[in-house]
Amino acid sequence: MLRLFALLLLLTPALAIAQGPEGTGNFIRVLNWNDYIAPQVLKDFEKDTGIHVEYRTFSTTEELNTALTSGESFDIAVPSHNDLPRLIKNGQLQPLDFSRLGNRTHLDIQLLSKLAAVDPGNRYAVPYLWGAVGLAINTPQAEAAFGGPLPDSWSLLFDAEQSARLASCGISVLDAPDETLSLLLNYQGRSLVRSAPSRIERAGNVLDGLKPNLRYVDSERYIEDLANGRLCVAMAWVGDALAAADAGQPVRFLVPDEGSVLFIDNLVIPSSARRADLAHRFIDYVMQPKVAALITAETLYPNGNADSHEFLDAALRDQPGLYPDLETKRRLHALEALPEKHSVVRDKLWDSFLNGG
Ligand code: SPD
Repeated sequence: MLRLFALLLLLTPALAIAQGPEGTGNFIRVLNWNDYIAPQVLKDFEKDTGIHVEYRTFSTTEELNTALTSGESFDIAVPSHNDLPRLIKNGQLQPLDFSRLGNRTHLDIQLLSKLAAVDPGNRYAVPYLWGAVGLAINTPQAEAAFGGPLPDSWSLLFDAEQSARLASCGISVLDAPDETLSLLLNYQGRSLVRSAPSRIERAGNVLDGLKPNLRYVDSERYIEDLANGRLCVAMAWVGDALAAADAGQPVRFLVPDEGSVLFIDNLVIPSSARRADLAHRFIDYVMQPKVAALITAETLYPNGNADSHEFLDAALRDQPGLYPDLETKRRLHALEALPEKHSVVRDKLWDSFLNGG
């Protein structure tokens, strides 16, 4: 009996770790993009439900993929729509139980139907935040370096002569190969998914040629640098650019004349989840219109909740750039999922772009 007691004592710390900080098992592990939640929402969720959230962030799709294949368990992750077909095909996601998601009725039907193209029946993913990729431009700084008014064009980044003129005030591109290659090929009058691998490789050479003009390739550092006036032109996800304007910098976000791409980021339950029951509660909580509005107000990304609009301040709702107007929407298309043979070429050239060979 004494021996059994001693064994139980020995096992207790291991059990406590396996069952979460409070030793109750009542916790979930959430893996989200950086700067992509209102911290208040996490606090309120914990207070209202008694479920503790262990929250981790990533800033590239590659980091997300590494985490999802690491053997660690996550109850919630936030992949973009164009990665869903691969995650579903590889059995990396659990189907959602709609009976536990009463707040699904608030979701934007148009977004759901767009998503159905990559997640038939919307079985695996709930749209969370979405938006456009564009240029974040600190106009006074950029015009001074450029030597005059700027074109509303991706040429600011992709034309080597133009980007060289801007290099002194700081330019950057996202560490996001699908976005960057889609935009570059679109600028060249092509389409990433319909290009031959050799054409994509040539686009990689163009990127390599631009590298000396770039301060860096990064998807997180640029947020603070734009907000502090240390970058004048950046390829940006909309909310990150609007955050710089919010911080008082003369930064505008624009979708260039050639058009751009849209992403839809989604709440999913990875197959590694230990507490799919609690993960459903988290998703349902976030789908409350008021909560979705709070997240948009904090992150400056449009959300996937049609009923949240009435909870957004009018100033925010009508802020140019946040919800694209009709004319801008016409120039935006959703990122397309890459066929396998393209992904191999993409990964190879992106590695060489980042690491120089
Ligand atoms: N600050 C992080 C913003 C994340 C935006 N979504 C990224 C989509 C990648 N395809």
